[in-house]
Amino acid sequence: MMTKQKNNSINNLHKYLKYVQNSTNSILSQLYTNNNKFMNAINYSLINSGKKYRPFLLWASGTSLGVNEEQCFKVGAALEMIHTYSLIHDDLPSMDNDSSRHGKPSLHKEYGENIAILAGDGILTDAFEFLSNDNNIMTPNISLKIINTISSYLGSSGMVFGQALEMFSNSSYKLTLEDIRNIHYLKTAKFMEVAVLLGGVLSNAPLEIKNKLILFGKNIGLAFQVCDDIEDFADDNHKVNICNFIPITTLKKEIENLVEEAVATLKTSNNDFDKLISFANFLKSNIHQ
Ligand code: GRG
Repeated sequence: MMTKQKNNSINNLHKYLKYVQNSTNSILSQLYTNNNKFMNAINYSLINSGKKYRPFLLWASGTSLGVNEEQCFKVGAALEMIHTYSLIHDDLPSMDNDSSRHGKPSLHKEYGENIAILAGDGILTDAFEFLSNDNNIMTPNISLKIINTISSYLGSSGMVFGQALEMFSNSSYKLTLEDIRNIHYLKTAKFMEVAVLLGGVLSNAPLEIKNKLILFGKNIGLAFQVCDDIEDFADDNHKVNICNFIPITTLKKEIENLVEEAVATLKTSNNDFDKLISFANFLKSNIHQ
């Protein structure tokens, strides 16, 4: 049974999530204002859709460490652009071949495969322009560190590599459990890790704090992907899914352990990371529904 205190913190979390979603959508909609077919395609996937969890994680981490919100929202919006490109490309026929996303046709179904590829390429590239532009609210040194950190987590030895490993699964090579664990880490957990870590980079936090943020991000990222696999398994058990290897009851216990470890990591810090802790507990609460 959920305690009243936990219920309150999850209610507050929903308010915070709404606040970050609105702030992020407002920044993103100012970036893509031209009224042409390509901008419409970008807006279709980027704005007013998606839960904006990564901008939330960055904001929660950064504001707990004294970073001003404007900076958190700017970097969070760039993360959302990169996240959205990954979803658009993941949905393509040559990747996961998904015909819907966010309760509507996926971008290639609505605008064609060529435009979907280009929209993904465009917003990925724009994210780095946005992070490095002249009217920057961050010092050049911090901007450079942010860009370097994001690229090292999400490029060809991070998120993109995770996706490539998944693509190696075919009729002659079946992924092992170890492969799947690795894919979960690279494809999903690294993104959560970097979102949480960037609050530490923006605040120039000591290494000890950054390491705690990294460990927290990794554990909630792994828990998030296992939750996602459990949810997907009900719809389609043919895709790459950890539920084909481990019983769901065992996986639910694993999610609880990952969240507990994540929370314990931040509780040993002198900073007040309550918003991140509420997010972790919210992930755990989903498995009991
Ligand atoms: C570079 C093509 C390419 C892919 C990278 C991130 C990724 C790999 C693929 C996206 C598909 C996927 C199932 C990723 C696993 C992580 C995950 C569950 C993403 C969805 O995140 P949410 O639920 O997304 O936060 P919303 O829709 O809310 O934005």
